[in-house]
Amino acid sequence: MQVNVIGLGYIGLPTAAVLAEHGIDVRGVDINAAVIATLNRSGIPINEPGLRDSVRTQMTEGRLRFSAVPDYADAYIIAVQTPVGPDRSPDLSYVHAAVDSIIPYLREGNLVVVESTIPPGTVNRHIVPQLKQTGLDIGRQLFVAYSPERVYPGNVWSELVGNDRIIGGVNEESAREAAKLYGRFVKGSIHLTDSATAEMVKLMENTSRDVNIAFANEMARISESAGINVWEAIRLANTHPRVRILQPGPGVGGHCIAVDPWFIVDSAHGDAPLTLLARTINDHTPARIVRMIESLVAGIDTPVLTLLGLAYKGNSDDTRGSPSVAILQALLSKGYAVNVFDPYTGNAYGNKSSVYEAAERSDCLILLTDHAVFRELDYTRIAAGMNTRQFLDTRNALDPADLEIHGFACYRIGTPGINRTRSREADDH
Ligand code: SAJ
Repeated sequence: MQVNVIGLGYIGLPTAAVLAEHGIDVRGVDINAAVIATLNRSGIPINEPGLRDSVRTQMTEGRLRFSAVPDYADAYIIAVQTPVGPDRSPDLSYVHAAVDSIIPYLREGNLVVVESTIPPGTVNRHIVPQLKQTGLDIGRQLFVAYSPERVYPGNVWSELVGNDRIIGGVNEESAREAAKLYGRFVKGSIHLTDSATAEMVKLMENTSRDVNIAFANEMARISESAGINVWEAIRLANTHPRVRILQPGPGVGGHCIAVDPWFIVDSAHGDAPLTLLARTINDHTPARIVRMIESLVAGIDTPVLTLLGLAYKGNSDDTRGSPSVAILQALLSKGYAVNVFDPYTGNAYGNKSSVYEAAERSDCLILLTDHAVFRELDYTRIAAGMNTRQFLDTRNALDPADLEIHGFACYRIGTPGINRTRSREADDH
C-alpha cells in the first residue's frame, strides 16, 4: 500500500513515520523546500520524543521518502495547517492548495482523508466540490473522509497509536475505507460517523478544554480577593467523582486550544457567547499577569524582571501563541528591563543561555512555563545575584517553602497573597 501525507508539520510527520513503521510505503510531501531539504539530510524540523529515531529508521529501510510534490498512491492524508486570519476567521487556503496538488494523481479506488482542523461542513461543502474536478464519482470511485488528529504534543508517539480515532466519511463506504487505513496502526477504538460530525467533534474537544481553563482562570481571580487558595480548592473539588476542573495559568497558548474555538464562533456567525467569553477570558489573562508583575515591582526604581519560560506549555520548545511571549512583549512595550530564560526555545526573544545571567540584578522572577527543570534550578545561587528576591509563580510549579528558605518573597496567582501585595502597593502609591 502507498500513502502520500501532505503537510509535514507536528501531525503529518509523525503520521507519515508511524504509517511507514506499519509496513506502508509513504511519501511525505511539503511545499516548504526547507522542510524537505532538512528531512532529506536526515534532520528533523520538529522536536518530539521518539520522532527522530523513527523517521531515520524508516528512511533507511526505504519505506519513507520526502518530496515537494505528490505522486500516485492508494491514499492521501492531508495534514496542513488551518490558522485563523486577523479577523479570527478560518484560513482554509492551505487545505485547498493541498487538495489541488493531489487532484492530478487521483484515480479510481483512491482514498482522501483530511486531518487538518476545519469548520463543520467543510468537507461536504468545499472539499467534495473541489474533488469533483477529478471526474470521479465521490463516495463510489473516490472515497473521502475526515479524521481529526487528537494527539498531545509531547506525547504524540504513544497517542497516535493508542488514542481512539474518529472517522467521518462523506458516505459509509468512505468511512469504512478510511478505517481500514487507520486500522493498520491505531490500537484504540475506531468510531465511524459522518464527516460534518467528525469535524465538529474536533472543535468541541478543544473548545471544552478552553472553556474549562477559562473557568479555572476565573476561579483563580475570584479566589485572590476571597482569601482562598484556588489550587487547593480545585484539588478538593476534583475529588468529586464527576468534577474535573483544569488548572489556572498565565493564559492559553499553542496552535490548537487558543485557535479552534474561533472556528465555532465563525460557524455560529458570532452566536456562541460561552465559547467567545472563554476565549476572551483566556486571551486577557496575560494582561492580568502583567498587572500583577507591575504591582510587585511598583516601589522599585528601574526594576529588572526575569521571565522563566517562553514555551506555551511545560517541557515543550514551542513558542507559538505562547502567553509568555505576550507577557514579554507587553512588559517591553511598557519600558521594563526584562530578561528571559527558557532552556528549550533557542535564541529568539533575547533568551539567555543561563538562568544565572537572566536573574542577575533582577527584582522579580516570574515563572510562566511549567518546565520540570525549573524545579531543579539552584535557587541559592540565583537568589545570590538578585537585587530583590521576589518570585511570582503562575503555574503553582514550586513549593513556596522551598523558595522562602532562600529569602524569596513568594506569590502565586489564585492565592490571597498576591492580592494583599496589590492592595499594599496601591496604598503605598
Ligand atoms: N493550560 C492551562 N491549564 C490547563 C491545561 C492547559 O492553562 O489545565 C494551557 C497550557 O499551558 C497551554 C494551553 O493551555 O498554554 C494549551 O495546552 P494543552 O496542554 O491544553 O493542549 P495542546 O494545545 O498542547 O494540545 C491540545 C490537546 N487537546 C485536548 O486535550 C482536548 C491535544 O489532544 C490536541 O490534539 C491538540 O490540542 C490539537 O492539535 O488540537
